[in-house]
Amino acid sequence: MFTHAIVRKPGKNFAMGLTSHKKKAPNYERVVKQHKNYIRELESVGFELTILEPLEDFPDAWFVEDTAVVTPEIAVITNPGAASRNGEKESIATALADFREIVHLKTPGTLDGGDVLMVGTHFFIGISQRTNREGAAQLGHILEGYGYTWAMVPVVNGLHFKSNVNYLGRDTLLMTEDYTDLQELRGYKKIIAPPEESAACNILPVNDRLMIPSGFPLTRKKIESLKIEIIELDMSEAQKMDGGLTCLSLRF
Ligand code: CIR
Repeated sequence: MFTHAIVRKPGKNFAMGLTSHKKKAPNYERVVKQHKNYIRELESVGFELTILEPLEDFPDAWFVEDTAVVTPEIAVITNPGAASRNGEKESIATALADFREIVHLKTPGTLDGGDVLMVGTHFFIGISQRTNREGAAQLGHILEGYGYTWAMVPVVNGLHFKSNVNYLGRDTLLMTEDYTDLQELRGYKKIIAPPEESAACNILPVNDRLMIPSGFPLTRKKIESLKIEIIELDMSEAQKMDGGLTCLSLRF
C-alpha cells in the first residue's frame, strides 16, 4: 500500500521539454487541468501529496518519476540520461530527504526512473537511450543490499521500459507486442495492447485501483477482464511530451 506521492506542477514552458511528437502543439491550460485531475485522483485513493512548484530551467521536471527510485527502505536519486534533465535531481533529493535515507547514482552510470519497473520484490531495469548498463548495475547493487532481485531488460520500443510495459497486479503485465518474447518476462500473464494503442501501456496501479489513460478502448476492454476498479484520465498533453501516468509521480 502506498501512502505518499510527490508530484510537480508543469511549468508554463513545459512544451520546451524533450519530445518525439511534433504533430499537435501542447497546451498549457489543458495540461494544468489534466495535472489537477491527476492530483485529485491520487488523493481520492488515499495518497498524501507533496506538490512541488515548477523548475523554470527544467521544462521536463514535472516528470518526477525519472529522478528517483523509492523503496520502503531508501530513495535512490538517479543520474538522468538526458543532459537537459540532469539538473532536476537536486530538487527531488531535497524533497525526498524528509522521507528516506538518500543515496545517489554516479557518472558514468545514467538511469531514468521510467526504466525501472518494480514487481513485488523484483526490479526490471530497462537499458534505453537514457539508462546505461553501468547505471542499471549501480541501482541493482543498491537494491540487492535490501533483499531485492533485479534484471536488466532491453528497451526495444518506446522512450522508457515503462512506456510500453507495466505491472497490473495479479501476475499480469500489460505490454506491446515488441516485448512478448523477452525471456525475462516469461512466467507472467500478459495483456497485449494493439500497436495503435501503445500509449495505453503506461498505466498506473494505485493501491487497489488502476489509473489508465483515456482514448484506448481496445486495451481498456482487455484490462476490464481483471475486474480491478479503473480510473480513466485524459493524459493528452503529457503524451505529447512522451510522458504518461507513471512519469508524473513518485509513489511510496
Ligand atoms: C523526456 O523526454 O524525458 C520527457 N519529455 C518525458 C519523460 C517521460 N517520463 C517517463 O516516461 N518516466
